[in-house]
Amino acid sequence: MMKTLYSYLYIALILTFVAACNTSSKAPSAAKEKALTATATISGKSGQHVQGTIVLIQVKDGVTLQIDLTGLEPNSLHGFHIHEIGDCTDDDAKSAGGHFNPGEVQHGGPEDQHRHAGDMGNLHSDAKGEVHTLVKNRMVTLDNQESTSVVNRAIIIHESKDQFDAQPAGNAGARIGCGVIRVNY
Ligand SMILES: [Cu+2]
Ligand SMILES: [Zn+2]
Repeated sequence: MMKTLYSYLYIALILTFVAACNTSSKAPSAAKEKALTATATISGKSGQHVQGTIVLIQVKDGVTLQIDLTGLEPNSLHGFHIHEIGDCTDDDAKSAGGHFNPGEVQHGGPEDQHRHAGDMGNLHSDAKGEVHTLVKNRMVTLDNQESTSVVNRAIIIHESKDQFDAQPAGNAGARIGCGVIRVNY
């Protein structure tokens, strides 16, 4: 009887140590590594039914966007940009203003040296009309102290393909999806 009690106490003691070690080693590093992220919840505009989520993650050399959308036309290209104003209230999303362009340069494609900071090229929908992809934008940040911050701006999905050479905004057609970029706390 006594022997069993001792072995229980012994096990309890070990478990306490293990728990203590875990919390002391994990807690500080978890707090330090917590990435700065934001989310834009996309909803349909201009009578379309696009919806989904774009999670923005601050990385060393820009922002990575994790894009998950449904309700697009299958197998099609859709220009998408960060627009200046975080306001998706208009039915045609015109309330979001023009492309985010802190550098005051011409519109372009994602690989162009000179482009609007908000220009990110085209999204390619699959056979189900969905997009699940990662895109990196090296010209923006989630740091609200910087002039290139995209916090509280809008992401717009367009009806058609962005033709990078077409000025002033790629001629990508109607704004069919819109979401405001909100920081996750
Ligand atoms: Cu746009
Ligand atoms: Zn542009």
